[in-house]
Amino acid sequence: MKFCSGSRRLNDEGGILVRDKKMTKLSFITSNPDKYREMKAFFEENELELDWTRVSLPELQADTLEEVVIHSLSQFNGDSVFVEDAGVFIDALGGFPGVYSRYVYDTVGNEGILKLMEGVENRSARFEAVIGFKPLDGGDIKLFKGVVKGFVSLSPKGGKGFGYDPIFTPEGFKKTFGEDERVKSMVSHRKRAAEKLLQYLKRNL
Ligand code: ITT
Repeated sequence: MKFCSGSRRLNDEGGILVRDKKMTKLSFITSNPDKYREMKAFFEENELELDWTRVSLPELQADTLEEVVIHSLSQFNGDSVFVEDAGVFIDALGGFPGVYSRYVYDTVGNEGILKLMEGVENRSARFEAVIGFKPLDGGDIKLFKGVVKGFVSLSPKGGKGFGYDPIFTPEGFKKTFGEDERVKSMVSHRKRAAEKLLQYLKRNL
């Protein structure tokens, strides 16, 4: 197994650090081009490349993002790959849509969520992302979770980002993720989960 950062290469034949420009890239398994774009930007900030395995994974109807990720990843034999499942959890709705975020977005969308939230004062919510990575030594799948707290806006704002971004304002900011992609790239659930993955890779490979 090799994991490369810039001109550095860690190999597993004794874990020796060698100088080399050859890269073995990780690949992100997702059907969602926006998720890949965001993850790739984060990898590039860290001087790493990221491949895209564009596959639509049948999502398990499970209670947690972790279960979905483990199920998705267990369908792949290849190495150097990871998956990520994300969702928005709204406190006043008991965490809904949560693991059902994709189904809810594809059916009623942001308008449907805002309808459910009409007259609701408690707008607090959070995005969660869980990354699953299969270590090459055959060990258990590693999970890395990122969370960003925030609020459901009163109306959709901004044409950037994707999915629930136009109705989610992160804590400490005034604009939705749909209005300000820069803020999303700094504080998002995806970025926070990816940071943990990179820390793990740097420590272990
Ligand atoms: P894959 O499972 O193939 O990776 P997906 O689009 O189904 O792609 P998720 O299951 O992770 O991705 O996402 C569930 C829903 O939540 C889906 O409708 C997304 O659009 C939405 N979503 C995920 N991450 C988001 C983000 O960063 N901002 C806004 N919406 C997001």
